[in-house]
Amino acid sequence: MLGAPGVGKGTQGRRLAVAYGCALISTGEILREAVARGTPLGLEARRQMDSGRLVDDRVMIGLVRERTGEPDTRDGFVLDGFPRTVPQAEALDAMLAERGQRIDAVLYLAVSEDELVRRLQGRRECPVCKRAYNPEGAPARDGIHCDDHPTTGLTTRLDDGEEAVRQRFTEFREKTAPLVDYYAAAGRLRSVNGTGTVDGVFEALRREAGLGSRSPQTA
Ligand code: G5P
Ligand code: MG
Repeated sequence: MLGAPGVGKGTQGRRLAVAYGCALISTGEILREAVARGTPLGLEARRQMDSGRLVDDRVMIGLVRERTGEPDTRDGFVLDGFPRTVPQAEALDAMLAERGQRIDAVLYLAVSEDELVRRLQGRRECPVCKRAYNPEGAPARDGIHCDDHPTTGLTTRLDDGEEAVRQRFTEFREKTAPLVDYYAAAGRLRSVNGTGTVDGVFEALRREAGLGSRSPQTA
């Protein structure tokens, strides 16, 4: 999943992983968990994340190499938030080639920046399952608790403050947007308009995913 902050990588990536019965690997989630647990990775990543800057390529490549080697990835995986730089994309190609694997599709979601800012301002997350909600397009049933964890109150993300959001957009434009050309040149890019309802965007992604003989389980 490729796209700017707030475009729906996590929301849609999670649905694709469920539908195709494969693992979801969200590098942002892995880092936030490491920060919450105070692990060496978390201590190293915290300052960059809170200020909206990308974490070092070396750290991220090592993390993804390890995670993609775990048994639950055997039948494939959805990557949310990786790669984010050209060196990360090159490292991913190399590590998959070593294992005889390849990327089926790079799903690029595009949404206007005004809409993204509104989404990030309104985003609330379940601290248990990390599902994202939004009063405008993806409201929780009662507005304050997770639908799937009815006693758990929704929280905001530290890096959704105004200054960190501005920095995240700058990082996206400078370091991640070049991946659109990188994957288009390799013929692997599938662009999808990310504006609309969560269900509508999901259907468009499924159509574009071109996942060959894989059969979706549920939608
Ligand atoms: P993250 O965690 O990868 P970002 O900034 O790339 O953070 P973010 O904010 O997690 O991306 P998202 O996952 O694209 O956004 O969007 P989302 O949470 O699913 O949805 C956003 C809002 O829109 C929600 O309120 C949701 O309900 C709503 N929404 C979603 N889909 C739809 C839709 O289809 N329609 C409508 N109407 N609404 C929708 O990375 C965080 C930090 O970790 C580090 C960096 O420091 C980064 O800043 N990091 C890395 N650093 C270096 N390299 C990497 N590879 C790194 N990965 C993470
Ligand atoms: Mg996300």
